[in-house]
Amino acid sequence: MDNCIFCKIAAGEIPSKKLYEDEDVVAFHDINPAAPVHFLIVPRQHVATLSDCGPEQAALLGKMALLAPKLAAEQGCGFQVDTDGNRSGGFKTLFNTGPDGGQEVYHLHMHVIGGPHPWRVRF
Ligand code: DGP
Repeated sequence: MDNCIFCKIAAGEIPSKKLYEDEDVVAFHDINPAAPVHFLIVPRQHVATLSDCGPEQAALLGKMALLAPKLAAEQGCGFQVDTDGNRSGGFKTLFNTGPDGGQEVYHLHMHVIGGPHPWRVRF
């Protein structure tokens, strides 16, 4: 879509610090991180918001959700349970939707936010 910054990043027309890409999605570090780890998972297909998604986006949304823990682990904030059942690490996933949801860029994206606490809570 013309004039969409995330379409341009996905197409490589605007630089970004990419950590993953395939035929359906790209993931890149947020330009204004809210925590030590903060990246975005973005579909190549232009869909404005989560509210614009329908059944045809179900597989894409599933792919984005399954990618989050894998990439979070690669970025050092994966969720772990040790042999005694102690939990550590972990991350937050977030879709901002619409003005009241704090959405600034109208191309669907999942925030993945983590790193050792304390970190600034912006959401
Ligand atoms: P949201 O409020 O959910 O629409 O958040 C959009 C996020 O996108 C915000 O945290 C900042 C990030 N962002 C905006 N423009 C750029 C850009 O040009 N490059 C990168 N890497 N991130 C961007």
